[in-house]
Amino acid sequence: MANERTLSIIKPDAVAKNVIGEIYSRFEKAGLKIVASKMMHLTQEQAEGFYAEHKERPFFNDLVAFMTSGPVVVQALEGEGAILKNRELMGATNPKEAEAGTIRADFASSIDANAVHGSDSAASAEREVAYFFNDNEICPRG
Ligand code: RTP
Ligand code: MG
Repeated sequence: MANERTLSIIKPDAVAKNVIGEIYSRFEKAGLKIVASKMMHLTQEQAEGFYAEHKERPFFNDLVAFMTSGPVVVQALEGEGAILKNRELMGATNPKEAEAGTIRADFASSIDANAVHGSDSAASAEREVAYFFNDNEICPRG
């Protein structure tokens, strides 16, 4: 499997629950390296632009309101098959359907407040990493 980069966000609910370190630990234990990281409070424009693909969906306004409700931590993860590996660590979008031991099963409260975001394809990973990080903010770890 190829060495990949993917974009991960620890959402406002998980930051509020004080589990940033526990989530980082799961990435590291799975062999994913954090190659860029920052805490930020997204503006409405940043959240709308990030989730532009969901613009027409009924949950779009709630999603943007939630993502701007408090600080998030944004990171680029690097490793073998990082995109799928991160999605597996996250679990299903709805925590009620997420497999035991996944981040969402353990830390998410609802389909809206679901703890983490992860890129879902190579194309979205490329767009999403570039959405938050300049090249000089990413530290490849080989
Ligand atoms: P994410 O993009 O945040 O990693 O989540 P995902 O791929 O698992 O889910 P996606 O379909 O991309 O949806 C983005 C976020 O929108 C919220 N959502 N709400 N009420 C609903 O039916 C619904 N569906 C999606 C979730 O918070 C989801 O993470
Ligand atoms: Mg998604």
